[in-house]
Amino acid sequence: MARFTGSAALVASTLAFLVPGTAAQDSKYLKWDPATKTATFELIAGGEGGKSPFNFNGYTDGEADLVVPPGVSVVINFIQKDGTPHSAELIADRDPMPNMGGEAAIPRAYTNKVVEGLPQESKDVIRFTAPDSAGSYRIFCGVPGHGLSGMWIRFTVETAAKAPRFVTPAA
Ligand SMILES: [Cu+2]
Repeated sequence: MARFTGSAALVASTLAFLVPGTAAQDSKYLKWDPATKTATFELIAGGEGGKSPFNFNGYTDGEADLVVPPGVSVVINFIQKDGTPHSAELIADRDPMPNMGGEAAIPRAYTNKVVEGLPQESKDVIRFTAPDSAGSYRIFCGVPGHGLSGMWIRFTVETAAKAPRFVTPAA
């Protein structure tokens, strides 16, 4: 009986590596610290790939989704790699999409110079607390016309999520 219990414990510890939330830590853009409940995400404006440089991490038009549990700390390290100025702001997941940045949907969830945009090679850090309830948002470039031309991805607060994950079309 003791041996059986030991095997069950071994199986349980092996399965711990296979739960879906664990896979998020494999993302090159996303880190999760369970102790502080902090999701740290590298957001690249004008990344490689995508239909145009007006993308985040190579994704446009909501094709990628940063999913986080409710109430966690979110740190977004914004890096601007494109020659055209860009910014980032969390807005509501609602159409019609605004032409330019305005008030963020989540307090403090925006870069400096949301409408003017930050120049190439600049960096900014966005720090905010994810809402306590489930919700859909967009990470949107606030420079006039950029969001409408496709420069946005999704941000989702998912009640059932135990850890953050970055969902992409390839995944
Ligand atoms: Cu932009």
